[in-house]
Amino acid sequence: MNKTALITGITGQDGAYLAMFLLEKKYRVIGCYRRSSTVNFWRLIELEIFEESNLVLVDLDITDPMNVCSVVRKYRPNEIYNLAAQSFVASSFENPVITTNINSLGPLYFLEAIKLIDKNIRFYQASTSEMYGKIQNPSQDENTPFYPRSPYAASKLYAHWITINYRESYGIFAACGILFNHESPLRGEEFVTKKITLAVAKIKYGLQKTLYLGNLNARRDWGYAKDYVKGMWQILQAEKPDNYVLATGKNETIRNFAVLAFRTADMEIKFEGDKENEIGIDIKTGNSVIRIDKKHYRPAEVDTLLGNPKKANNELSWKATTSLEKLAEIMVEYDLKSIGT
Ligand code: NAP
Ligand code: F7E
Repeated sequence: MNKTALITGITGQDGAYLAMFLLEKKYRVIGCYRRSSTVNFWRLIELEIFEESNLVLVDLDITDPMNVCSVVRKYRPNEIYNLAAQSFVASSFENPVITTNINSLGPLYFLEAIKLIDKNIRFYQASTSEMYGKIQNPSQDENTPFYPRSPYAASKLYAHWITINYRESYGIFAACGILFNHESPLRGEEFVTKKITLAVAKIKYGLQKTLYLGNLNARRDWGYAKDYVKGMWQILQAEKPDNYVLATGKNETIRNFAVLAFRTADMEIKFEGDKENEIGIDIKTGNSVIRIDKKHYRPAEVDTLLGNPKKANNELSWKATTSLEKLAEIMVEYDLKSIGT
């Protein structure tokens, strides 16, 4: 019989790609979304899975424990992927309580539901490289100590440990994917890669003059979301539940990602100046296309992240397959096409 997977956060980047991946594997997918005044199924439409008969969309705000229980009881999934979150780090400083309610309590409600309803349900928790925060080792793996630097990271750290606790206390197959940044054309527009690639397309078409960014020196280990959702599934197919880092093992600065993205659209950028006065100049036109706006600085920054995915490579045969250059190209081309039409 075909398996049933329940995905929270189906309207988000990863939820949409994971749903597509599981539908291709012939799963029945219970896609949980929260009701809002305007429908936001655009990613499912973009991936052409919105009308799939094996996709069942269910209204579930994961901060409602009763509804979490009744949805788990009703659909009895084989696997639950908890991807729903207030996932924007900057916003977590403004909204720490709601961030914690969603990111910490949401997974706890699911773990309790599994404990009460059916301990055979496998559970995936979307843990994050942000938990390493102020890094305690130059490259981070499953054994590196955590040091969260935002309400988002702290909320995810609770979820990470409570998942491990339910695994150890009740023998539930509860696993954590510690995923480093992963991007795609379907990335939310406030995240820095998508903000840059969208601005590249708008600047190219004369619809925007300047891109305002924050800390250009931060370094991230960026991969392609499509590779990472496959890893989520592999984590739940393992023999035993565990924690796995998914990352590329390479990192780059925001500044250099911007250079790559502009280059894809035939614009060479050179940087001049320092700190808040740094400017990115389009060499051909002499226009200042990148400037700094301090409002994008964070109260506490995660300066650098670099994942070590050796365990996932060895135990799951998982590997990131997309270079940063290719990722920038995929994203810019998508944005050029969508802005240009
Ligand atoms: P995303 O695009 O921001 O999607 C988040 C999803 O959570 C959206 O579907 C959102 O629904 C939903 N959501 C938020 N609050 C909810 C609530 N109270 N009840 C039900 N649904 C709710 O995030 P993503 O990039 O796909 O990331 C997926 C997960 O992986 C998140 O947990 C994130 O923290 C984690 N993660 C992401 C990365 C990354 O680089 N992308 C890395 C590590 C970990 P709306 O559409 O209604 O807002
Ligand atoms: O920032 C710097 C910013 O918002 C990356 C989430 O998916 O990945 C994501 O969190 C870096 C930071 O992602 C701007 O200060 C500079 O150092 O794209 P971001 P994030 O904070 O790394 C992790 C793994 C998650 O788990 C999260 O859910 O870029 N930066 N200038 C900027 N960032 C933004 N957003 N906007 C700027 O203008």
